[in-house]
Amino acid sequence: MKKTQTQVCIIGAGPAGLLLGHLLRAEGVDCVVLERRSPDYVLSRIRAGVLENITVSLLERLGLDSRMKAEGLPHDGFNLADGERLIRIDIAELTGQQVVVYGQTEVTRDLMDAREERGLEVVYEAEDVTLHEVDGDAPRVTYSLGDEEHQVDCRFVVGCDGFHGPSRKSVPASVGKEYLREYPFGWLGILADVPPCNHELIYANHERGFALASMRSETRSRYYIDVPLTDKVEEWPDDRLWDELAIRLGPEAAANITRGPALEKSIAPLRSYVFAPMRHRSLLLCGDAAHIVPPTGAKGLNLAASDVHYAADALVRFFKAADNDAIGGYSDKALARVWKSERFSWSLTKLMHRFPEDGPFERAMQVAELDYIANSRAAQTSIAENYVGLPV
Ligand code: FAS
Ligand code: PHB
Repeated sequence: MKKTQTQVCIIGAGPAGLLLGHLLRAEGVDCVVLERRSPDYVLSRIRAGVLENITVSLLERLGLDSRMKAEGLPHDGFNLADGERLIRIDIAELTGQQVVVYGQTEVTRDLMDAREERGLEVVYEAEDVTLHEVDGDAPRVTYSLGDEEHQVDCRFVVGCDGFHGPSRKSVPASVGKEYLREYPFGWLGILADVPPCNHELIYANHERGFALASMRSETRSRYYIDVPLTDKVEEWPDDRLWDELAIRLGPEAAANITRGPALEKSIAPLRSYVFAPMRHRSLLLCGDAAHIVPPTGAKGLNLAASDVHYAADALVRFFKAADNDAIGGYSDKALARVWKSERFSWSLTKLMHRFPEDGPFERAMQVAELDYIANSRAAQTSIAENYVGLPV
């Protein structure tokens, strides 16, 4: 067993784990990141596309924002399509802020590429990562690399290992509480090297279902439709999906859709999930390890960023200023923002999707709410300030 000592052991090298690792290294806090998969595998997962200010500002603070600034697309607004019209939410005019369209894959790549120069140790293909004694002040994490066993002795473990990782499961059942809402549909997404059909995102609620027109650049598009959970990707050849997108996005957008072969096509289930508390003794949880939102509000990646912002601040105060209070306050602080993002993501999902159990009254409520939004600056401001991200 090869033993190493550090101050913080981070589980997971997705955006949360890498952001946290870089922030701690930048402040002189020793850490190591343990990742189950290979770098290529992590980069192959196509996930989020819209960055809130908190994510942009963390990359700026780390000096890792140059490619995002060069290739990212600042957006001043987005659109809700109700089958009759496009309702534009002018986030810049209503909030004075923008969002940046820049894929999570690119954020992760930028963080990965900087690990050597920044001295961030990331162990890829670490298997059987297991947390021990997180109840005490001297937790340890064991893992195997090839046929060698390793142990990391540390003061804190931060679980950035996503929804299916081991960290959350290390919190005693008597301590943790779960909140879950599963949705009766998934999102079928397609990534294609074709120009976007619109210069801003369009979220559509059509009688046949939900659609989203998004993008990664001026030449790469990302689209989604909601599908029954029983559907398989194989049942959606490209042409069928392009036909369905053209119908659901409406004739104006459809006229501008450029079709092309899928670079990636997958179905993701939708759920709202929160695990509390987000800290148990020497274990902190960040990102999808602690919460999941339906991607409708573009919050998942950005919530991971705000968790990491709070966790990094608390850990630096602990190690550099012997301040235990910030660690003690981490969970409450992170959850306060998590719950507000959960609410927004749930409400926008409810507004923009057709639920199988809904009847004429529920549909009438969607129509009324969209009409109210179309004609109310107050309603649009509320949506806009949630979309750009509530204050951290
Ligand atoms: P991640 O899941 O990204 O990273 C966790 C890391 O931990 C992974 O690299 C994993 O390999 C590693 N890990 C897991 N178990 C481990 C173990 N035992 N040992 C070591 N490492 C382990 N959000 C949006 O805002 N918009 C979207 O459109 C969107 N689409 C999504 C589509 C899908 C299919 C999914 C699953 C999520 C989507 N999300 C979206 C949310 C997503 O972007 C997450 O919020 C984001 O990846 C959170 O980042 P992390 O918390 O770092 O978790
Ligand atoms: C994406 O581009 O992948 C994307 C954008 C906005 C969302 C969800 C996904 O709300």
